[in-house]
Amino acid sequence: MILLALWALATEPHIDPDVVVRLSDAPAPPEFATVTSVYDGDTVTLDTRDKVRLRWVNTPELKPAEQYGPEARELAASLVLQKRVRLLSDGKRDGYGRILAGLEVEGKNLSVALVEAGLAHVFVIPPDPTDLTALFAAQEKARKARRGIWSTERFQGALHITSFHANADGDDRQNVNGEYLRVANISAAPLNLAGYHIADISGRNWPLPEVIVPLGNTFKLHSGRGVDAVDPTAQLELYLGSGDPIWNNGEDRATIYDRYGRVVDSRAHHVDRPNP
Ligand SMILES: [Ca+2]
Ligand SMILES: [Ca+2]
Repeated sequence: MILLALWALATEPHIDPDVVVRLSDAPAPPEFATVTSVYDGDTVTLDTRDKVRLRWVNTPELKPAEQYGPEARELAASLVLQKRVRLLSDGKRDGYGRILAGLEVEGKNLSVALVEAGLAHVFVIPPDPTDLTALFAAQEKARKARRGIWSTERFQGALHITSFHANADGDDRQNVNGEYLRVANISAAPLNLAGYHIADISGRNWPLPEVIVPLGNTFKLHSGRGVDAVDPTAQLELYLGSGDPIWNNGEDRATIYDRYGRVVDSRAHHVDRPNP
């Protein structure tokens, strides 16, 4: 039993809320619950057995290890583990059925605490009418102080690649758009992607479309052909327009450059044994 629990912990995927669904037949999230375990900075389990993906932020991953991942987990655990929390939810769940919610404990909002400490960046899943002024202000303070993630190389540019799905579901040649990256605007203002491009490990590169990414929002960047979804109040879906898969399933690296040719962010993808 203990072994099984350890196995489950070790193999639990980092929550990237890629598919946000409102499950009409899923039970409504509780308003109050006790946090029984903290997986990483933005993922916890409740005594109701519900899992929660923290709203409004993204923390560094533990697996694969990213800088400040352990510190983010540590801060989250110190604030909410074994505590009675209030869930700030609008009923949305992610594709894994996990509740998307903020957590409030003793008048403190965990998302704000993580951002203030430089252990998370703001991550908005639209549509979300919440007033995020305090979160953005906290992010700018942490950035100016070069606190936590803001002291590291991967957080110096305007964009941050938060997930890299190099291996599409099934045969990548039949599912070119199943290859995608999710990229967040971590700058202090809306960002126009005009003139930006993305390159693979061998230096092949593709221009990004001329689209404005709202502050704190993300865009999904698919390899294949499609019509860009550019409504700023919904999830941005952008297409590189390739007829073939772009990202190698075994090992690759995505690097985004700005209009002056400066690296904005770069993220490696590697699996020990490449999947077909
Ligand atoms: Ca691939
Ligand atoms: Ca595949």
